[in-house]
Amino acid sequence: MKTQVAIIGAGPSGLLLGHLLCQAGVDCVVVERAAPDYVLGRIRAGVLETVTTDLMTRLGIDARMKAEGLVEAGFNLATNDRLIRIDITALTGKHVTVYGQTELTRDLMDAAPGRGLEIVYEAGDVALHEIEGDSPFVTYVKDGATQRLDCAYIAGCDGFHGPSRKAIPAHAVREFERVYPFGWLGILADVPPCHDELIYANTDAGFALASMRSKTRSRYYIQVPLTDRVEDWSEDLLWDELAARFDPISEHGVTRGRALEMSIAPLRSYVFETMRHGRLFLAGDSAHIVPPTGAKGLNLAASDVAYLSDALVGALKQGDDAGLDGYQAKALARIWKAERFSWSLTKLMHRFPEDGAFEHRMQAAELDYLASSTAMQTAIAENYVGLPL
Ligand code: RFL
Ligand code: PHB
Repeated sequence: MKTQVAIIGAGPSGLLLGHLLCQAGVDCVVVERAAPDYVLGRIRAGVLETVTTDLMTRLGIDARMKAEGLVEAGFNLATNDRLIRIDITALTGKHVTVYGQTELTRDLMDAAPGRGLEIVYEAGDVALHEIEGDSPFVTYVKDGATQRLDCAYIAGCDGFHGPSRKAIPAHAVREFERVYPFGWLGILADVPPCHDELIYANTDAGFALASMRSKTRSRYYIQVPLTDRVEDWSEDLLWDELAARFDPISEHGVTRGRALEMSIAPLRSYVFETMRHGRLFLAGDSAHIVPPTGAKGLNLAASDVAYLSDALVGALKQGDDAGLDGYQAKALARIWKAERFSWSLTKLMHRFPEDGAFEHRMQAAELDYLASSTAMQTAIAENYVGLPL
């Protein structure tokens, strides 16, 4: 098989890139290891920047997102007993949209057949070849037979554990990493949210986040030690923790319900420099990870593919390689600022095991200052809604 761009991975970055290329008349094929249900079963992001929602609008795949997404004009940072509202619309003129990654992915998957976007699911042993030459290709096993996909370029959209990043030789790269000494235990349940807007809380018992997917579906997280396993937690115990942290500060209090999903995600900051090697380009989680505090991961994947799709269209339609040559510098400038924001919000809102009374007072002083400083609230708001492309 032959195509112009082979895209590895059908998560948000691979699907968005595939649709953007298809819309511009560039041939591409998406090769995904998992089955569609597995991809849809991962409960991840919930908050979309306008960079992401604008891409869905540009693609004309925004009807359900516009009908069901919740437009949020603000969010809250909290201590044990105080709520500090960040009025993002008053401070920036913008908003964020609460719409689950699962829903966005489903919309992109459902639109694929009608638009001629080919996605090969359940492709085993995906491997990249000849990325340094002029004729790269991808091989994979489908239904027991090895397939070869020849292409002009490969887009590595295969997340943190995929093969694309690993195909780049060690001498050509530099890695930057910070692993945090805790994870987030998340629960999804069909109960009304405890508050109309998100709350990120730094409590004496640790960090907690009250989020949502709709007016009837809540998503909560609490900070847990890395040694905890999800089996260590009963639903009742988790609801008790959430009620203790959010009942004193939320509008409606925590409503309990049966868990639709419970899982633990470790927290990490990671940047892989380079995002290009020969004819391979990385985008999304394959090149960088942010801790979920600040909700930047999916939104960074969207900005990467906005840059990359324009660059690939320039090269393949106009014969102009300038966009491809500038891709990594443009993408990394935005990535590092999102890394900084997610790292600083993680430091401000979590209890670190190595911290003592002094560090706790520093966090309290910063939150107290934030409560009274429009300048500081503006800086947080403009990062939260997303820096311009
Ligand atoms: P993904 O979503 O990991 O998709 C990669 C795809 O590649 C496939 N793949 C392979 N395909 C072929 N061959 C192989 N060998 C392959 N290996 C892997 C995988 O099966 C998969 O389908 O990466 P992508 O597309 O770059 O998207 C990134 C986002 O998923 C991620 O950044 C966000 O989920 C991060 N994130 C959040 N981001 C936000 O913007 N806002 C949020 O509110 C937010 N909350 C979160 C989050 C991530 C979380 N976890 C669990 C990591 C909350 C959590 C808890
Ligand atoms: C979520 O709803 O899953 C969510 C919201 C905000 C974050 C992270 C995750 O910062």
